Amino acid sequence: MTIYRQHEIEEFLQLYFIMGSTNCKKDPVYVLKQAIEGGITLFQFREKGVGSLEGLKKKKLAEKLHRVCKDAGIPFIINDDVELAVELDADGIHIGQEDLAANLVREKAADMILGVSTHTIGEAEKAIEDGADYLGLGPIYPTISKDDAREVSGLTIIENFRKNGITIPIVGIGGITSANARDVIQAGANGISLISAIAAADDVKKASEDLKRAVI
Ligand code: 3NM
Repeated sequence: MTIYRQHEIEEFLQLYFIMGSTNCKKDPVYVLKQAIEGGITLFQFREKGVGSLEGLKKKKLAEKLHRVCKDAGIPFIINDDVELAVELDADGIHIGQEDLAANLVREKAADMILGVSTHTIGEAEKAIEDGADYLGLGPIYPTISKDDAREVSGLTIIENFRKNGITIPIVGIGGITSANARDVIQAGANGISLISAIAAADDVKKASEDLKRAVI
């Protein structure tokens, strides 16, 4: 695990790719390598949903993807599974409101990058108090990648958080594509996080390049 400072985390959040085996049309290792070539800045392993890997198979895939990230100097974040993040010495962990409480995760993963999905100013303030390094806000636009996604929030959630004095790094999530990515940044986010616009693309490298151009 590498320990990162806030300004480094802000930079890494710019083009934040999230993926698990069920999101990919091709081999996940190949997809991740192509996405890195295309310019992603951060990766989250999110193995969830129908048909997702469990146990040893999940761990083996996580190890392979971690290796790819290490070789490329891209931080490797694990969704939800704190035990796996600690075991693999991942760079970070991302949790939602339904997962283990952020303060407990912070205890178990003291120096890791900690991301928390939040939907209200109250949740954000709590997450910050608990030691979050960045917040995920969404779904900004309709998404097909999360079965239990909440109601679409639109860009106003990002604007509202900023107006209410939430200054820590924010990424938008949900239905983000190269066509709307710039709007998310202009609303006040440090970066965009996404699954399908990259994982389900026919040309993963080109899709990543297009997204990168939209956010820089
Ligand atoms: N979390 P896509 S939306 C993982 O609203 C996730 O917190 C969300 O996938 C939230 O880029 C989402 O394909 C899915 O829309 C994002």
